[in-house]
Amino acid sequence: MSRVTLTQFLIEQQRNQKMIPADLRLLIEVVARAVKTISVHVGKGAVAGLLGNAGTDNVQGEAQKKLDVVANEVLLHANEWGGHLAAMASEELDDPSYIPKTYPKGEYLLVFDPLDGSSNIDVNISVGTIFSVLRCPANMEPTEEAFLQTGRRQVAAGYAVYGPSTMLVLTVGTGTHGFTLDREFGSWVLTHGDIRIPEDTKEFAINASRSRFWEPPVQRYIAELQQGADGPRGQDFNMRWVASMVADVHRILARGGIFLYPLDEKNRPRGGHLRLLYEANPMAMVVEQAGGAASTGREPVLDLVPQGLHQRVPVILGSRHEVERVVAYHAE
Ligand code: AFP
Repeated sequence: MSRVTLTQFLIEQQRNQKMIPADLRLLIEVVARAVKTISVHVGKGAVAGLLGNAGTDNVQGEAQKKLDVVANEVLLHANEWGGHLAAMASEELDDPSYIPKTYPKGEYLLVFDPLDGSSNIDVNISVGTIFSVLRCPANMEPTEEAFLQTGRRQVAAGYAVYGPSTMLVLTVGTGTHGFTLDREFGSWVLTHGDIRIPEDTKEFAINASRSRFWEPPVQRYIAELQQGADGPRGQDFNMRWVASMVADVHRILARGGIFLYPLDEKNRPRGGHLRLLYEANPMAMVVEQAGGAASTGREPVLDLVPQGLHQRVPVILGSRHEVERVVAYHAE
């Protein structure tokens, strides 16, 4: 059986589709290699002594897990010497990470959440890595300001999910494609070409323990889903919540669904829960490229103009018709 690897897929995008330049292809391959290394660390878990807290806090004031630190280091070191990057920004770092003077610089900016869903590490549940690639604006130093571009300007985005198998889901603006890691051969194999999210769904994902803080449009939407066949929707819905955004989004790409981390009374002072640059934008591009939708409830995520590297926003994404319904409830 002939298998299309990530390298072949990217060369095809570069050569025939003229969608990506060679240095962007290289950048994505380096990220994919780093993700393989992270997958090995995640897979070893307790055997390598990698469970538990690192004893440090990140810029968000959250306790860092040992694997957060390891995954961050792997991505930084893998990407700093290739010559394709101007700078990197990580959810785990206060400021952008600049390319050491000893290495050549390129035109791209790499943004990542090295280990998303890290509260799941110690209980052996799926976690992931999320990444986004921007171009550094011409004549601009790669300081924080250079990263503050709308999600529409992303030239590539994706995530890896470390589950029963490790998968890399990627978009370069020509649809969303999934690659599975063949552990014996060490290669990424295209297993899920041109993923399409069903427009309708019977599944929703939300942290319902926060329901008393939700705004009225979200209260109404979820109440209608919970009323099921006896309510205005006239059908039953099922609920899922992994608490790893990568795993929840991956399920939605595979079989549809809606994911909500909305604005609520508790997270309002911070603007929401999920990080715009590290989580919301890359996932919104992946979802839109798969035919789904991503909104804050008030505007498309990808249209937001970032105000800071670590800005948080509300996120509602997944099956198009359900996201549109939640947006309509907000408009009312
Ligand atoms: P961590 O990476 O800090 O564990 O956060 C995970 C996350 O940002 C996202 O992946 C989940 O969807 C969400 O937070 C889970 O939030 P709850 O703790 O409210 O379930």
